[in-house]
Amino acid sequence: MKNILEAPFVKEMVDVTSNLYRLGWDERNGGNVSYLLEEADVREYLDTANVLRNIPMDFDGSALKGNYFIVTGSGKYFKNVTQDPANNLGILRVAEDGQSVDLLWGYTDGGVPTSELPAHLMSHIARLEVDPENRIVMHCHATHLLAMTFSHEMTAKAITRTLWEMCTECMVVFPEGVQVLPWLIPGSNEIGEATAEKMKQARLVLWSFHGVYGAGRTMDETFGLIETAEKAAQVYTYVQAQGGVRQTISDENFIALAKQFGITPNPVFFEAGVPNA
Ligand code: 2HA
Ligand code: ZN
Repeated sequence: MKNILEAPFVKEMVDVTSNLYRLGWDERNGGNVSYLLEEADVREYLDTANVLRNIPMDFDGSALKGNYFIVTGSGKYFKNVTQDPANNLGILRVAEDGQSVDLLWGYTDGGVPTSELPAHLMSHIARLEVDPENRIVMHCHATHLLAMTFSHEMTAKAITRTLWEMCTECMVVFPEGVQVLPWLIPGSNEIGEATAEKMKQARLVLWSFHGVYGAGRTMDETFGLIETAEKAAQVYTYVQAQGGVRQTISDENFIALAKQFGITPNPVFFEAGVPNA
């Protein structure tokens, strides 16, 4: 059996959590990441018949039963993942009953998966319906995106248009746009269900006064998605500080961009739909 600390998926979790920490998006125990793994990959490092503990959940995860995930731990600090991956991360399999998870590795101090497990697993279910290759769900407190939820009109259209306009490449990176949620209780099944519903339409969901959820096929894609939206939010913050928008990217520019990159932006974010979309 190979050393689990050398597993590419463990290294990716260590790298992404330390990047999220260093960017200031996951203070204290903020943020959580889950990564859907292939059983064959897990078996190179772990005896999958050796269940360390069974951890109950109070929502139905049957749609994912038998699936393996590596997930950040509840109450754990992203700051500390590098120095002790085995305590801050866990590898689990959704149990046959769909109401609990079997822990195979990690959470060495007796810990449990992130308090946001409902939002993570429900989002995985939703994303897998629209993209069978989706593997990552990532939550963080990206500073400028979070700030915008206080100052900007909070509709998917208004937020998407502003973010698209703040960096030319935004529309190419998230052509489906950004969805938004009102304030809801973190860790609840309600916020999990609401996030998953929005995840059917987009890989980015903003949580009012809290942060952002991103989803994608790879760690790089998902981190890059959040990073790109956050950069646009930062530019927006500077633009507002400089006195506001005087000129911006037009619909015509966006249409030319879509043609150049062969993408179809979500037509609901245009006044008159997107010609040739
Ligand atoms: O896990 O960020 O939303 C800490 C959080 C909860
Ligand atoms: Zn949070």
